[in-house]
Amino acid sequence: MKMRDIMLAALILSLARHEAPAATEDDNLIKNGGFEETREEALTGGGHFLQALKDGCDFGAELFAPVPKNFDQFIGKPKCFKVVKGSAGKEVHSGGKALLFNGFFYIQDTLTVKNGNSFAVQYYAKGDGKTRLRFVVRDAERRETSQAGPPKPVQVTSDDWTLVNYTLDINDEQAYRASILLEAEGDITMDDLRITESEKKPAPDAKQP
Ligand SMILES: [Ca+2]
Repeated sequence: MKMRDIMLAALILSLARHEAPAATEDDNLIKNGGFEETREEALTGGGHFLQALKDGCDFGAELFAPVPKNFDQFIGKPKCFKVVKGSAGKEVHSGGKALLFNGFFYIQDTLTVKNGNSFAVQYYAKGDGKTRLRFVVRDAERRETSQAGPPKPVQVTSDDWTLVNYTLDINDEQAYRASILLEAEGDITMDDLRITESEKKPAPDAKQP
């Protein structure tokens, strides 16, 4: 290859690199993090969904309630669980929907994890209460072996959208899959959940320069 060709190839590569966006939605390991896609749950006939709510949200005379398409199951009896619709930057952070809840639930998305992995967790929240996202880490036999996440829920005190973000580390030799548990104490509205894998950290026993 001639020097001129090499220079040209390098230039094309560098241009291609500059055109690529720094981060894309595709980095997000969660599919429906904006809660825009929903499915219907029946509110009549002793349906399990309404039974699962402790006090019950006010669904009015509705026969069905929308829930996020990737909603999996409640843990315990949540006080509220409701898809809210509204304007971006006001009732919802972006798009046309967000999730108002007070309690604990799993989403269907699960992640493949290994000991030493790090994940960046990010979402927007507002309301009056505390919120947290944890990984429930399981081994290859699906047994829970550990949990990863902040030791305490994050306080949200404002009706303005607050960015909650932190790094979540997997410190578990048995780690194989992680379930994602969302938590709210108080009525919290959540939107734009993103989980991305962070760059690998050096092993703890790596020699320092
Ligand atoms: Ca949204």
